[in-house]
Amino acid sequence: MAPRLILLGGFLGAGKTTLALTSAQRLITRGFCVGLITNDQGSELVDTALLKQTPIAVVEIGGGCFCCRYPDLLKALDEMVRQVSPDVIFAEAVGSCTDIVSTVIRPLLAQRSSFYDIAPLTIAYDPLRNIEHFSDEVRYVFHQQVKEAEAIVLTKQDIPTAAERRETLRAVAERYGIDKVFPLSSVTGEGVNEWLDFMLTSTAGATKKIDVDYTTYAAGEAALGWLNAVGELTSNQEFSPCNWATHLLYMMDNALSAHNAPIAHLKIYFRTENDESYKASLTESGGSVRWDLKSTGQNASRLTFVFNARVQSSPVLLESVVRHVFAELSPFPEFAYKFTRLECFHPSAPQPTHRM
Ligand SMILES: Nc1nc2c(ncn2[C@@H]2O[C@H](COP(=O)(O)OP(=O)(O)OP(=O)(O)O)[C@@H](O)[C@H]2O)c(=O)[nH]1
Ligand SMILES: [Mg+2]
Repeated sequence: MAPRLILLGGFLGAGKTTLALTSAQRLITRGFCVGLITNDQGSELVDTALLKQTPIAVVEIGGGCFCCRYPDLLKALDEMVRQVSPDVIFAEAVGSCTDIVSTVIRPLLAQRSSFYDIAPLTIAYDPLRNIEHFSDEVRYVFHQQVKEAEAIVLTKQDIPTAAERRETLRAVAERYGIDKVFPLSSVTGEGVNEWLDFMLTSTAGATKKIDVDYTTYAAGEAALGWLNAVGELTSNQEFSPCNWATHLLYMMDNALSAHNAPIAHLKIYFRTENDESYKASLTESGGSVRWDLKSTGQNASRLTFVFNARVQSSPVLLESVVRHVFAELSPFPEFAYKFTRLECFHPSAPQPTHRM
């Protein structure tokens, strides 16, 4: 039987990776074989590092979104099928990407409909995200993403009250004119099976045509600064790696806020010399750090890290804030750190391989 392909889109930090992982784990307990595809404008992803902690097969497509790297997506899908013969593949699009129906789903239906059973396009929508901090162009991308949804998942439903949940459900269904809205929490698991069952039994209609103004879309992507870094940190005495990472994210939040640079997502994955792994995220300026992976929290004197920042900022400002905070938080001679790779850029204008 052809593997089922579940494409997940939606804004940065909306909860796509967490949902894909929770869902994959549930499907595995139901006896399914699952594969995951991650995607980014650059390389060195926290998401990939996090997912690789699991026994699930993961393939990363870097250097551009699925629509601009469509041949790489086909290659990744084929490779995944060859390697593990999955029953279900989750493919997470970059959080600044839209127009997925025209540039990915319709081409797949035209060229690969006998290879993959394509589920309706799901867009993750974080009802706690305040997009008012972002520029008009970034907000345009956010709304275009939701407009093309064939199903919307309202994420993080463990946080709002029951009344807030009901109101968001009503408002989102009404604003975007869609009845397939699934409120869920990937943390408590509530609502995940309802969405998954729909994904396993429904097929992408791909009938929605949304008008996308590629100039505004490109301006929205270009308003974002993107930084991916990999490095190592050592200290001449043991320290709490969780405290270090928490301070790192909060200090960046303060510094970026001082420059009116709203955070879309800051995330860090690290591994200590004790082979313990951790991952934390901050998805909103002034928000709270959330741990998605936390081993014992024991002190360490050495760690390797992957750090990703997506912020409405120039790359120059973003890189300078990141370098400054690392230096301030990890002063010599007590600490020594180095970036073994660091890239910082604006995503370039989207140029999809196909648009149908
Ligand atoms: N409380 C709560 N937090 C959640 C839930 N789902 C995701 N999060 C948190 O939201 C943060 C971002 O989640 P991700 O899954 O990384 O979001 P994403 O959409 O993959 O982000 P990008 O890949 O950067 O676009 C993480 O810290 C998650 O723990 C949820 O259901 N409840
Ligand atoms: Mg993700």
